[in-house]
Amino acid sequence: MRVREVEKEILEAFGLEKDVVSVSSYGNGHINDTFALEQKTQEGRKQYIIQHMNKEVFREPELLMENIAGVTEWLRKKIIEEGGDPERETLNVRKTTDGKYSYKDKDGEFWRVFHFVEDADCYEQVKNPDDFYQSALAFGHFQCLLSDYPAHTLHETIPDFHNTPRRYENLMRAVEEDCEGRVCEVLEEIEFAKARKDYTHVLCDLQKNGEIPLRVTHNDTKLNNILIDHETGKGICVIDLDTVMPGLAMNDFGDSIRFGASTAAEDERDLSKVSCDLSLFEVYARGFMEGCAGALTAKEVEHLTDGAIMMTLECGMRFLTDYIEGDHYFRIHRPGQNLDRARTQFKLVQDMEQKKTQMNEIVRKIAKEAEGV
Ligand code: ADP
Ligand code: GN1
Ligand code: MG
Repeated sequence: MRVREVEKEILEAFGLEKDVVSVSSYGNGHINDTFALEQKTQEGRKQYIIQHMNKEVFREPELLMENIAGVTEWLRKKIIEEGGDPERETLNVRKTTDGKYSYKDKDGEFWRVFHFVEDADCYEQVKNPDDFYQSALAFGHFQCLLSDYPAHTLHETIPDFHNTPRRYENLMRAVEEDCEGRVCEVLEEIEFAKARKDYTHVLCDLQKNGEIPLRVTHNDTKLNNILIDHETGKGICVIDLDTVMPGLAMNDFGDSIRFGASTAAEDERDLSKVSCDLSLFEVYARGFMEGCAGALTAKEVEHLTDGAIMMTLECGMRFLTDYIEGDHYFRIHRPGQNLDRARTQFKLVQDMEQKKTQMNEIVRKIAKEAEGV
């Protein structure tokens, strides 16, 4: 999919066509095309984030923007109640000049604009464990702020997003169809997934049986979806709200571990560098449980480690499926990148499986400490 240009038509739709200093590609998201716009103002300079929304992934961009508007307005109220700064602690949507949350251009493509959160950074890998801890606090707190959000008003932006058994079926269908002739290259990876078919059901079954609750969750809690404040070092703003939907707390926990507790980049080719760092796992588990402020049930806590393994396995299967199908979903910057991503995820799964007892012990220890024993 080609990256689109931000044409004058788009800037005009949002009333941003004047005094533009620059518009440039921004960030490392795999899904939307993101740009930073810098504008000259009387006070100096102001920035905005402009995004071309991915219509292949999000079939109903207008409904998605209704979700984001609802959630950000809700967060804004709660942040004000807590004495926080709603301009920096939540995303703020800039409406079009005719009052809409997104703009449909002449080609039928959808665009949106957010206020840029200044003086904050987003990281691709953990450099300082405290940043990871702060991100955990913030993602946990995010879940807390949305704990009484009217979940029934949320549109399902991607059906079955974290339905891991369904992701497994999708992989098997892709293997069957083999439309790009790539299956012969990935037989080992397919076997890896097949050996875990039963495991894919574990969390979904617990939820179906009513043993764990559905909550309003973020569903895409990787480290580069949080902004860390330059000055305070706190996780100031949770971004990328496209997949805020009813989901499982363990999946929000797990997706952060998948990405942030890995010792290597998501697309690392040297698999000997890839493992799950238990000290980072501990740092994150502590922050997340603290951020959730005692809201997690004992059953959820018991399955946090499964959340980490499940999200990593699921993500690996999604990357593998996309590779087999010809790289239509996740943006790639080089051939084979989705296969490399799938391989790192499976390597991590294997490593976490070996460390599962230790991971569970860490979680139990933190939960005990939190009970004030
Ligand atoms: P994607 O869905 O493609 O991952 P994101 O919404 O996560 O897109 O945005 C991509 C990147 O743009 C983020 O990782 C972050 O670096 C940056 N970004 C997004 N929104 C903002 C914002 N409001 N202020 C500052 N940076 C932002
Ligand atoms: C995508 O949008 P981004 O880059 O934050 C994906 C996540 C994956 C992640 C893997 C909507 O996240 O589900 O876990 O890539 N988002 C969507 O890095 O599919
Ligand atoms: Mg993102």
